[in-house]
Amino acid sequence: MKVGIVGATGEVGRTMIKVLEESNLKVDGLRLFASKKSAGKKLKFKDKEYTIEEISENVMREKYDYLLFSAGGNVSRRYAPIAAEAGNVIIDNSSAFRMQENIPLVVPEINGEIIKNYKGIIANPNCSTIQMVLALSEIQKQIGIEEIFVSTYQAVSGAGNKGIQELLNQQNGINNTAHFPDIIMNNVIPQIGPILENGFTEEEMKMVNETRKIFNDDSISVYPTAVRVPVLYGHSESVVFRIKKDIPLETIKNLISATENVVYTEKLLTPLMVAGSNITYVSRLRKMGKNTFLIWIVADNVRVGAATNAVRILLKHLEMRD
Ligand code: 2RA
Repeated sequence: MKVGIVGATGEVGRTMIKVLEESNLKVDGLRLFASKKSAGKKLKFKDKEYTIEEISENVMREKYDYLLFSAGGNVSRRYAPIAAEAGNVIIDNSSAFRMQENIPLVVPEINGEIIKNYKGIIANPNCSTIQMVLALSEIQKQIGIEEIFVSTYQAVSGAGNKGIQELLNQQNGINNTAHFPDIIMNNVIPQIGPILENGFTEEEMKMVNETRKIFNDDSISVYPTAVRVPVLYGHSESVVFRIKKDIPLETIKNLISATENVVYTEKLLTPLMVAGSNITYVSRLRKMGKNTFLIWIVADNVRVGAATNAVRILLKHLEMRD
């Protein structure tokens, strides 16, 4: 299996390598691509060293079984279409193509079937969307969801290596604020990405639009507030959802647990507990009134929210090949 990773030196790219190592996929041709700055550096895969190559249009025209992209929207917009034109299957972690009508936006456990024998660009959803739709997917499928009210508590690793470094620097007394609008140490910042004309942030509108696309249901109303918190790994989400009919609490608990790679627990659930896991964890299920429920969702945003979902898309696509 010839696999290429574009953005191999980034937080998600490096985690993609780890998740591929953990999988049973037989990768006998791995190519690692990054910017000129990183070309020549070496990274290990299954104890073998691989030299990072500078990305170029020529290397994107070669034939791969799968290409995983996580190098930002500009790199994806420039190179993914070239790779797609060469007949490749690309799984892109950027937001560049997610809302394009002809591009599948995939969480394999929910809508993986839509990429059977698909060729071209497959979009990986935003991290905060993935864990939320995974937790709610069986409820949506079996009952139907009318409204979702979500507040996120997003780790700094969502902003990549630079986000992690900024918090660590501040904890060591270096108060740089290059990547967040304010000091993130001992603080919370209710803004991730630019604030749009409608008053919502780009991050919040991703949760609205991507949820509807993944569930293939434009009737769902999503009311998001996305917040950055001084946590290294692990996005947490407080979610209130209203469903189409009255259902007992126990049934909702069973539906949450019915989704592969989702675990419901009555135990305390924190980001520190889930960092490094590929599972989406749900706890604090409560019921208020007839059709309204509240939950707490936590997942490793770099794994569940990016690298693991991307590799799961690859494995699902491979599994369904005729
Ligand atoms: C963030 N979801 O957390 C965005 C991009 N990974 O910064």
